[in-house]
Amino acid sequence: MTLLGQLLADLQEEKVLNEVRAQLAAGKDPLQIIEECRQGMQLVGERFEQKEYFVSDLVMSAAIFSQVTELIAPHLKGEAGGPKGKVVIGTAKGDIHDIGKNIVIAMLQCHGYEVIDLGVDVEPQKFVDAVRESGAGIVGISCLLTVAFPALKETVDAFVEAGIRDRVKIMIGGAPVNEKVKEYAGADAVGRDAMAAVNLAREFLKVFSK
Ligand code: B12
Repeated sequence: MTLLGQLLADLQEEKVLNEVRAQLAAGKDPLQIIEECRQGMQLVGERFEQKEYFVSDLVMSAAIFSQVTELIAPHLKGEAGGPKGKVVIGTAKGDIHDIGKNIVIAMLQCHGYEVIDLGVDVEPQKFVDAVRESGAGIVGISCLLTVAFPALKETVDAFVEAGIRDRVKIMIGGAPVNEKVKEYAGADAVGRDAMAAVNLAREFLKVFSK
């Protein structure tokens, strides 16, 4: 664990923010800073599981991470060029975690994608409606809770039932989401971080333009 990750896991708000400012000033890759903070958040989660931390500590960690995101946002670099495509994104039904989703959105936007953010605890039908309204070809679903895995599948199924499954590519992500979950849900791809989301979106667009 890096110093930054450790400071975040220890909920040292001021020290985390000062360290992030210093690392940005020193020219460190903002995505690396996010990754180190994400590892710190994982440790927060483990401490919560071991009952060393309570929900209030999760809330505190989220508040610190949000400030880190604000510091980092202006430093995220994208690609030149006009709009690349539309992405509908939201957190799965039953799940209110949105920090990772918001980082994914920031990265997609600075790479030229138009993002329709449906927020958290999103009903499957809402994803379908948003795709129909916007004409987006890419859907992203964030999921941090294992109990919300069925909601991922329900969301993919909603596209099948609406008869438009072949018009969209669906990527999923979030700490507990892996290839197995992707297979279970019937999604097209799983991405481990925000840059993976950008790369997947790029691949999806290539498929559409064939
Ligand atoms: C902060 C936090 C909270 C905050 C969230 C605040 C917010 N605005 O999001 C609050 C306090 C609200 C919260 C609540 C709860 N939480 Co919580 N939480 C966390 C914690 C510590 C960090 C999550 C986080 O923000 N990580 C940092 C971000 C940057 O990482 P990330 O989300 O993984 O996102 C990255 C990638 O995964 C990827 N990604 C994310 N989404 C997507 C989408 C796509 C399409 C792609 C391609 C990529 C991608 O890119 C991101 C950037 O790298 C995790 C621990 C953990 N291991 O994650 C627990 C954790 C997720 N929570 C947990 C639990 C149990 C809960 C509660 C049930 C607690 C309770 N008893 O009330 C509630 C659930 C409420 C609900 N209905 O959703 C458990 C879940 C366990 C499980 N088996 O499901 C965890 C794992 C903690 C633990 N180890 O026990 N939580």
